[in-house]
Formats: sequence, C-alpha cells, structure tokens
Amino acid sequence: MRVIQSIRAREILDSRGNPTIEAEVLVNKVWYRASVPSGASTGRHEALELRDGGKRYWGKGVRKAVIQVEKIIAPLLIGKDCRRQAEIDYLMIKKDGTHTKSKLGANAVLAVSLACARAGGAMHQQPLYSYIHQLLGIQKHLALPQPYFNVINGGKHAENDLPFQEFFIVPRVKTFAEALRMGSETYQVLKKVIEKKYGKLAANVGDEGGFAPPVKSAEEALILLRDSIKAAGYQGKIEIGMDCAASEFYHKGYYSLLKKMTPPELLNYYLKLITTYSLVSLEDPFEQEDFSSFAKLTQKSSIQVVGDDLLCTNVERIKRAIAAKSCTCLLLKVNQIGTLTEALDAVRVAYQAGWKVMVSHRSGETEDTFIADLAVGIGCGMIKAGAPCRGERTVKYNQLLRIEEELK
Ligand code: 2PG
Ligand code: MG
Repeated sequence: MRVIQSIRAREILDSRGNPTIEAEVLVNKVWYRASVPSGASTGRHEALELRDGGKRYWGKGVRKAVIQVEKIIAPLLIGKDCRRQAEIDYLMIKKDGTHTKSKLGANAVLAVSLACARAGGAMHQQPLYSYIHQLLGIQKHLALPQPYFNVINGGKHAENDLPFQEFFIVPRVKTFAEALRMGSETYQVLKKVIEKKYGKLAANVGDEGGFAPPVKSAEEALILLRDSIKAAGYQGKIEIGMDCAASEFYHKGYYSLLKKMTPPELLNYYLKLITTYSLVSLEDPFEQEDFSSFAKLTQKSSIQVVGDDLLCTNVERIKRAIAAKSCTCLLLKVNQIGTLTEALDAVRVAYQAGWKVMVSHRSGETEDTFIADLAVGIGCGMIKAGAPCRGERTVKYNQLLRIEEELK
C-alpha cells in the first residue's frame, strides 16, 4: 500500500511564536509530517502563504490554510501513490491555478508536498536525503554541507540599528561535525567579546540565534567577528560572509546606511569591505529588482554572490539572473516557491548554469529538519540555518551530524 489514505493539517507555533501550518499524510497506517517556516524579510516575488498580514495574531490566515488542506487538497490527493512527487505537486499547482499559489496558500501546498516526500522516501525504504537525491536525478554526489552560521543579527531580525541582516562565520574543514564544533566555540567566544565591549545586555540574541549587539555599521560587526575568530584560535580556518538583505534599506534609488548611498556608491563600499575583511560570500547586496548592480559586483569581484530576494527560488527569475550574469549562487528556500518539485527544478537550472546552491532556513522556523536532508540530497555543499544556538536552528545542525555518521 503506497497510496495516500488521509491528509490532515493543524495550526502550530513557529520560533517567533506566530502561527504556522503542519500537515500529515497517512500511508500504510503511518502519518508522515512536515511543517512550514516563514520569513520576515520576504521577497516581493515569493509564493504567497495564507497568514495574518502584518498583524500576526493567532488566527485566520493559517486556519484558512488548514481548511484548504483538509477541504481541497485532501480530496485531490487521497488515493494517489505517495511516491509520485511531481504528479502530486502538479495536481496542487493546477488546482490552485494562480501564479503565486495565493488560492490554496503556498504554506498549505508546501506542508503537503514535503510530508508526501517523507512518505515517498519511507516507501522506498530510503532516508529522506537519498530519496531527494533520487528525485533530483542528476549526476551529483550526496554531500554534507558547509555551514554558514549567522552569528550577528541585524535588519528585520533584531531590534538593534544594524541595517545589514546577517553576518556569517564559515568554518573551512573537512567534516561537518568539526565545522559545527568550530562554529559553536567561536560563537561562545563572540558572546564574551560582545559582553566585554558593550556590556552584558548586549549579548541578547536575534530571531536566528545570532547576537544583536548595539552596533550601527557593518565594520563594527565584522571587527567583532574577526576578533572572535582570532581569540578562538581559528584565524585562517573560519571565513566571513554576509546577507545584506538590501531591499530592506532601499528606498527610491538610495540605500539608507550611516549615510545615503546610490547603487554605484554601495558597490564601491562592498568592494572595500570585501578586501578589508576578506569576505567570501555576499547575499542580496542590492535590492530585489536590480539585476544589473548584482552583475557589476559579480564581475568586479571573485566573491560568491548569492541571490535570495532577487531570485525567490523561481525558475523564471533564476533564468533572468543567469542571462544577466547577476549571481554565482542560488539561495534555495522551498517555501519561496511552494513545492519540492519546483524547488528541485530551480536547483537543476542553477547547476546547469554552473552556479552553486545554498540551502536556507527562514527567520521564523519550526522544529522540522527537512532542509538538512535537502542540503545533503542535492549535494550543494552549503547550508545556512542560523546560529549554533536555539532549538529550531540546532535541530537542523544536529540532524546533519546524524546524517554524516550514517554516510561514513
Ligand atoms: C534571508 C532569510 C533567512 P527571512 O533573508 O535569507 O535568513 O530571512 O526568512 O526573514 O526572509
Ligand atoms: Mg536573505
């Protein structure tokens, strides 16, 4: 028996205490479950979740998504073979009929899509990561990802005055376990460095578990990272990257930093930061419609340029960015597009263009570990799942430890 016998959904809480959805599909007497995260700095072109707008009160939007699962998606999929992932996803896409999944809700659709993948993997008697690998179906080895730990939070993820959203430490070592240890040691040292410089209260954490010290500029944050890496004894072994999330501080042609900057001024600023702090990766350095400034940065530096809000895990936008040579890496967020099948399409298109792919969590997360298996299954070699702190983040990293053990 591999057919879906029943589907149910419920409203649960995410890591910010806001409602989100989880769905379960019943196959062969076992319920397979998945839940859906949610962003704060969302891209304009993301698929639309049914939520509660700006006011995130316990309620209506997510409950509507639950109803869509139970009243529309369940009757559509009951009786279908859970191993037919693409067929299942396209049935939901067709039933929804909108470009943004606004009718069924991208969160309703994704919860079911991911729960079906879990059931499909189990029916094949495969761990989730190797089932995903099979679904991707291209020549690419399973691989443990290098973690990008977001240890300083700003932008929409923290209450400080730092306009840039994320500052990563990236351990360069052979095993994931070692990278996690180096990351967490440095994280603890960073805490001490921040406390010493700005006082005890300054070591509060933001939405993704990184610290949110009262700094105002990228330089102050980067110096904290540089000092901590050195104090932890990992100089030369841990590199630094950033997610600027630049759409969030862009308004009518200008970027509001300590001083207002035009796109060319911001480009020059980044080029200086890249050399001074030996940055290795910059995500969303410009606002989400500016394919050409992205391309200028890609051309003028050898840094990894990652497209998040620019691409929204959307094949049409990825193709546009490939043509414009805007990036070198796709940030892969399954909930930006709404089904596993479409996310894997995005991965194939990125790989074909010679791009890298980094799997990503959202700032509002759940305890679901799907993205850990996804990163291994597509063999992309990179994941960002927040700081090595807070359960909804460490649950992903801990799952990667288990997978690494299994694959040895
Ligand atoms: C990002 C993400 C995840 P959010 O911008 O990359 O870190 O943030 O989920 O708020 O969009
Ligand atoms: Mg981002």
